[in-house]
Amino acid sequence: MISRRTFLVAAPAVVAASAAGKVPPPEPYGAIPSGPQLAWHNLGFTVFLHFGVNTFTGKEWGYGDEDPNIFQPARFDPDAIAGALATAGVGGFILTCKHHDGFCLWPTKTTDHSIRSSSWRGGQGDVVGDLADAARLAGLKFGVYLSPWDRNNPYYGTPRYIEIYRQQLTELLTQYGPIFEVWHDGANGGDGYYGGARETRTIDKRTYYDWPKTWELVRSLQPLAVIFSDVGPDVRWVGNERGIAGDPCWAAYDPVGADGGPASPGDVRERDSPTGTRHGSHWMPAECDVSIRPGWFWRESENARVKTPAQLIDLYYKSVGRGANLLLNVPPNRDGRLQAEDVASLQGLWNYRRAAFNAKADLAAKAMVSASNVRGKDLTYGARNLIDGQPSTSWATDDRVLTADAVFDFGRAVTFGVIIVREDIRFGQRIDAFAVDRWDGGNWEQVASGTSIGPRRFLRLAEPVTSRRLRLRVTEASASPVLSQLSLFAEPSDAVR
Ligand code: FUL
Repeated sequence: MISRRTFLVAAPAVVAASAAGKVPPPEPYGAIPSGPQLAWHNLGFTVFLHFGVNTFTGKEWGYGDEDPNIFQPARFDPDAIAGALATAGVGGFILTCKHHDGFCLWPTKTTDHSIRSSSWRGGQGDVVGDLADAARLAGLKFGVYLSPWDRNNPYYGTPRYIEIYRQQLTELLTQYGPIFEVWHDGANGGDGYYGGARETRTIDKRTYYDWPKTWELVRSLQPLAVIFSDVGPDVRWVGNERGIAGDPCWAAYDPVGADGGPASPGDVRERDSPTGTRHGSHWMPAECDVSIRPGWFWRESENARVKTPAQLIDLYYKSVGRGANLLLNVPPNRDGRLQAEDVASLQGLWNYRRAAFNAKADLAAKAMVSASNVRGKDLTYGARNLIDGQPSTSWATDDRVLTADAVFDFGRAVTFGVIIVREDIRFGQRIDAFAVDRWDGGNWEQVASGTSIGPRRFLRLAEPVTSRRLRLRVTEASASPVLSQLSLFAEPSDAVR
């Protein structure tokens, strides 16, 4: 029998053993994120700025024959743009440095179809540089979109254009400081001005761009940037422009071409993209690009058709809440500023997020937590880690234990409308399905369930639920679960659906 005295003496030794990490962490499962991908996951919500000659012509896809002089954003205010985004809880933004029309928003040496040929600021302007500086000043990450399709360039369709494209990328990736994301659009080839030829040029999407070589260039110039395209290699297109991730939305993805053959940007079997590939071999999480307006570029006529805060909140749940990132397009207007209507909606989303997901309002934070299994019975992996607010600590089970549950006792009835769970994705995406139950005084009653979790899963309940206790059940997993967070929030009472 162990005396009370022996126990008191022995107890710290147990804690010391676990602190020293005697029980090894689980082996990562399947594909895992790189450092830049982890940083990208943490951003969650980012913004797209579609800006260029189309802003002045009202077109979505400029033909490439625009007079550069039409680019006249008379009241361009990069700090106001970045400031408004920072105030709205945005992590970073990506600028269309060149859209399909080929007009470059920086003084490139590769073509005259640029800001240098506009009388704006006497041909001395640099929208890319100004926005990159403003981003840094506002504490935001800065990313670049460079359209592979160029409807202005006379060499489009020939090998020479690929050199020009890479030269443009090199300028963008060497002159404007750290870049967090490089965005390669899949829209490719077709009719255009092409230096006056005014014809249709089609390219072989699989071979023309030699993407692996271009990605190598990006890696060498900006090793911390993630590369986006329909097929990654770091971040994948979600397969629609409505801003909605799949349910489930797996972070891994093995892209297949539209005809079942090899995939390339612009040639991907789009129905797979929202969901990804369970057990896929590449960590390639989804990014949901969607515009706050009907079009990608600003138009006066669409000022009254800006998505409402309620619509943005819904999109936020269906993208960020499913473990993807949201890339919301908020296009500057002809003044070179964000439109007041757009800023108001963005702010509405932020007000909701601040009120709803405020860590101080986490109703689970003070619960007593117990679990059906804890890895090696070691407190390092205890279920309390789910509510300690630390992303780097997790509840983990023994290797052979694939289904398990954690029970939270609040000591009083709490009412919540949103459940947030996160896996520690450094160990891969391990959980296939989970459920959440409330205690009705005599029995457990299921109130929610889900499949993929990954970096985060938000469950927005149809009705608020009240309970003194809650049970999180991992019902299916491919490897022992490693969960870093469970939070419960009440939706703000004024939230509109
Ligand atoms: C598409 C483009 O064609 C649209 O104009 C827009 O830039 C969108 C983000 O990607 O492929």
